[in-house]
Amino acid sequence: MLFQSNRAECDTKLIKISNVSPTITQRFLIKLGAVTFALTLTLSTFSASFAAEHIIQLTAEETQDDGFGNKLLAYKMLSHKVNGTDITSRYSAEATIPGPTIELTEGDTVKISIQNAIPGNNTPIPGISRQVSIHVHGVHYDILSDGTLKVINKNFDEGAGAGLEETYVIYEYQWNVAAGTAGTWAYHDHNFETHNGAEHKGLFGAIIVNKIGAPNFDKDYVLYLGDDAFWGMEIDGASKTQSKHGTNPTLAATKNSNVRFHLIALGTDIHTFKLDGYKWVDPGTTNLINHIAIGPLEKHVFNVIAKNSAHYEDNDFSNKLLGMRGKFLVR
Ligand SMILES: [Cu+2]
Repeated sequence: MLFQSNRAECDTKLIKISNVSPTITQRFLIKLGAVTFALTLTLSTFSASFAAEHIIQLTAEETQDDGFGNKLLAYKMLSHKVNGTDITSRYSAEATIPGPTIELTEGDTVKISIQNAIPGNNTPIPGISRQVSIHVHGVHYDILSDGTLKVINKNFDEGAGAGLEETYVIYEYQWNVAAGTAGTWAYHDHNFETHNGAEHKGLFGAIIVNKIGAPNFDKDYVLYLGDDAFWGMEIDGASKTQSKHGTNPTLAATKNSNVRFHLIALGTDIHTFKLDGYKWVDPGTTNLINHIAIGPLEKHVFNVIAKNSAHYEDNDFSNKLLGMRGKFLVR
């Protein structure tokens, strides 16, 4: 077993510069390059003053048996430090489905590690990966932080536990929350048992990347649209405390507060999300809408002023029959 430090192979190679004297066009490009470089340096110094360094440790655990021998898997936040300040208390002390929502700001950097706390999973079984990993969408990273198996990434089995070829007790990923990555993005396991991972068993969560100086909301609701249920969690804007809500959760808001919904579609279905009696601005447009069609891996983020209690639901016929509906409680 190894403690993985995936940085060793990561040295940037320097390209040798030719000593042939440049042509006029090349000189112009060199000047333009110098100006761009200076501008980039100024801008990056500017954003660096806001940038935070996140050190995060997650585990993946087995949850209770459902009575039929089926066990779900869940991520748990062990530790989250931002520029050295410990903010772990905002997360649930238990492993939860959905997993922790990690809030970041453009310009931040993240070192996030995963440990495999599923019993027996650090012992290899030929031909079966028992690793758990974190594969993230939206932010930037190099191939050693992809969180996939070697058969996909050609480097390592990038997770914790016994993979197909390598076993790691801890695997660490590095994310660059670059300018332009603002949005709400899913992360999920990619390595457990199949090369597509165990998202369907509960190993999924989200990151929220805010723009620098973006307004804070009174509540954030992260709602995952599975094939047969909403999974969700609520984050308090002031304390940043996250509550574990599970399936079709009741979302609570104070009257006239400004709340933000983060919809992320999982699974394979197309859904029609509706929040009864509410309209919101369709992002990127000035259109007011009262429902949104959302398909696999798509997301939709909007905010409303909480006026009246209502229901949120999936308005597609078969999903409705499955009971994809929850309360939005305004008091
Ligand atoms: Cu994915």
